[in-house]
Amino acid sequence: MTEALIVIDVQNDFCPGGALAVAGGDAILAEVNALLGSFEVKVLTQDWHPADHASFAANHPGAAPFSMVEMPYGPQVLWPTHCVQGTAGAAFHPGLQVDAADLVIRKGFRAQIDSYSAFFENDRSTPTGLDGYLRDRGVGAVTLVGLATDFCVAYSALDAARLGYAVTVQMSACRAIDLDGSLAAACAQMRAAGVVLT
Ligand code: VGL
Ligand code: ZN
Repeated sequence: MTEALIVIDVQNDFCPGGALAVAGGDAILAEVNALLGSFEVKVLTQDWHPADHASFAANHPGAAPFSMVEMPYGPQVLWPTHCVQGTAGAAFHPGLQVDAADLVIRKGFRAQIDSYSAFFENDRSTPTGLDGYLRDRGVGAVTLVGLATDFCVAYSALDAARLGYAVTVQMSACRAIDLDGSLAAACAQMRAAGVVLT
């Protein structure tokens, strides 16, 4: 069975010094680069928002970053402005071996809907196209690494499991935001869905 590595959002804004920095986000680079050399199919995702994106607290007058709002598709965390299309913050970390990737998939480019998962936007139904790509390449198993464990990695893992892939999350090559217990909740949800956490 063909196995794919999916590297989630290893971008400057999620690394120390970035707009939505994940603690130790850059500490995973050596392991991620090594993994890129050992899978047949290698995909990178890139969070890629327009400046007027609805997930930014700055676009909700009076709302604080990390507060919650209700969107037509459900509850949504309001984030600091991050990964704006074409900015340095949206670029991949300079230490990531981007040239090793077969495919870069951008997500979150529609202003009115966020997209944590590499497979579906946050309505859990609008596809990114990644499922079709992986199926066309005969992929049956995926390993996920990257940022952040409890948001984009977890949402991607849960969707991959729902789509029928065998899913592994290599925790040593992930780092979390951990907002109000979100890491423990995400791990429990992933385990319950049959995702292997290593
Ligand atoms: C992410 C929050 C907002 C992530 C992306 O990559 O986990 N988190 N956008
Ligand atoms: Zn984002």
